[in-house]
Amino acid sequence: MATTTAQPIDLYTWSTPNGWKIPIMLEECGLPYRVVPVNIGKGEQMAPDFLAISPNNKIPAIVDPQGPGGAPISVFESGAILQYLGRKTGCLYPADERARTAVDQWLFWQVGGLGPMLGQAHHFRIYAQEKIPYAIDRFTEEAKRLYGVLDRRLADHEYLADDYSIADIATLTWAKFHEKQGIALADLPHVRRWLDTLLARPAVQRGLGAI
Ligand SMILES: N[C@@H](CCC(=O)N[C@@H](CS)C(=O)NCC(=O)O)C(=O)O
Repeated sequence: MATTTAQPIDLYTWSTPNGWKIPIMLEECGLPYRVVPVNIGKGEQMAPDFLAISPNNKIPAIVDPQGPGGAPISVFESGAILQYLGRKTGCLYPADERARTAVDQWLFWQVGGLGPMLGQAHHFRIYAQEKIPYAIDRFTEEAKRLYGVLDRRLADHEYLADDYSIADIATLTWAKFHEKQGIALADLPHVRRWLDTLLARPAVQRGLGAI
């Protein structure tokens, strides 16, 4: 009887919070992959070959040679990639509608709110050559508010949704860098507990080391 060997997924990524989400997911789900580094510091995200799979010129993106119907598929946007891999494997993305909706709302909270705001806080606090107090204050205050939302959720939930899921993966790679966003975890004990638990997972450590 013929056997199908899983072909590796090509992972286009770089060492950033969005970039680490996908190797963590691939490690958690035991999917074979190979990393194609896209050095965004050198502008490699603008290369025509990369734009063909990631038209918004951002990492991460994947090409799965064994997509739906057995044909290759490319996927960009970290949230869409996490959902795709979760549907493909049944791993960390429950099929039950109520449980899936719980995951989706926290995943969208991360990709639409937490990530962009923490990215701006990081940018204006650390990278911007001109230090603009209004921007630093605005995005640091918004970061504090969002971490408060996270801490309240985790006060009575072990994970963001019902169980460990793609929503936790999406959020942990940002929370790992809380200090650069102007956030101390001393007053956020539930975030601290959750983050320490996730960072201790071997698959998370392998994913963080993949790029
Ligand atoms: N919404 C996108 C954001 C991705 C994103 O911002 N990627 C950054 C690195 S963390 C990037 O590729 N920046 C390169 C650029 O803006 O040119 C996602 O979640 O995948």
